[in-house]
Amino acid sequence: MEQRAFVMIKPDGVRRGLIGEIVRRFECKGLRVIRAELMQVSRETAQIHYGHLSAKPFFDELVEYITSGPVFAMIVEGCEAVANSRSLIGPTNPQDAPPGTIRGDYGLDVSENVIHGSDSADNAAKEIQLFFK
Ligand code: DAT
Ligand code: MG
Repeated sequence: MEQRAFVMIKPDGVRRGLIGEIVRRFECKGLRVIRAELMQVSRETAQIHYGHLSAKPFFDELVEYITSGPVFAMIVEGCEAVANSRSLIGPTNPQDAPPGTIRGDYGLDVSENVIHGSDSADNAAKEIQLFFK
């Protein structure tokens, strides 16, 4: 099923010059990047985006991190774009992410895990609206 996902290279990925490498992986997989923008995330947007984690002890650190520098936000389109993006990205904690996944190859710690991808079609639509309104 054709679908859209929201994907965001986080500030550590941008700082380390990984935009090209990560975009290449999505393109090689067969997903199309139909919109992309280097942007600074506001604290307000960060708090909405991570609202489901607001009770977690790491929430403030998460907001600091995602607002610490520009992110590279993308809309990715194609067959089962949500599930296929998540499989390219790998598990949340880079320590559990196998080599070959983006987090497995480029991340070390859950607090800086390089990239975000929508976890459902509903959340993809909300995130696209939030970041590209
Ligand atoms: P995912 O990004 O794989 O969808 P999530 O939505 O559960 O994972 O969490 C969002 C982000 O919050 C995640 O990418 C990194 C951060 N995070 C999650 N669990 C954490 C933890 N135990 N300690 C620090 N940061 C964490
Ligand atoms: Mg998530």
